[in-house]
Formats: sequence, structure tokens, C-alpha cells
Amino acid sequence: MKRNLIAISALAISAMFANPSAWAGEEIVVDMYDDEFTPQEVEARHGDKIIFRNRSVRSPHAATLLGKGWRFGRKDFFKEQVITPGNVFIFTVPENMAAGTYDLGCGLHEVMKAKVKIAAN
Ligand SMILES: [Cu+2]
Repeated sequence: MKRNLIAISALAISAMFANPSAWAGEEIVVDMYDDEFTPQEVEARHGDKIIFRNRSVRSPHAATLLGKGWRFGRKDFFKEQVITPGNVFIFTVPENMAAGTYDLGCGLHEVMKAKVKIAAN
């Protein structure tokens, strides 16, 4: 009986220290130029913020993220986001986003393509 009590209090202590809300996530910057995303591949985890910055002088860009296959993704997590030059769009990776590789594109410039890998945490 005493042994069980010790085991239970050890569990309670480890639960106190393993507080998942203490992890704030990272900020990952993706720059959008006239013809490309830089970098062209990023890896993110749930809770990270992906910051899309339009670095073009004149062109607006529209970030599009699709799962499992360009243009025929089963699930898009954000619709096209029109970002004017000098502005940013911040996407926080939701907890329910499946791990794997997603296609990042620009709804205004078909040539702009990149990859976003969501890690399994
Ligand atoms: Cu564009």
C-alpha cells in the first residue's frame, strides 16, 4: 500500500513538470520574392508560426497550402492569402494538422512552389 502511494506521487510530480503549454513554438520565416519562396522547404511543428513575408517591390503574392498533391489536395488549411508588398501573413500550425509534406504555392504566380513539412512532434 505504501509502495503504491509513492508511485502515485512520483507520477503527479512528473505530470507537473511535463507541462506542454510551456512550449511556445518557433517562428519560421518564408520570404516571397517575384518568382520564388525562400527557403523552398521548411519544417514546422504544431504550434509553430510560419511567417510569410512579401519581399517583392510591386507584386502581391497569395500563399496557398495544400495537403498530399499539388492542386488536388484533400484538405487545405488556409485559403489563398493575398499579401501585398511589405506585408506578412502569419500561419500558426494547428494541432490537428497531419504530419507530412504539404505543397506551398502562390495563387497569383503558378511558378512559385515550395514545401512545408509538418513534423510528428
Ligand atoms: Cu506570387
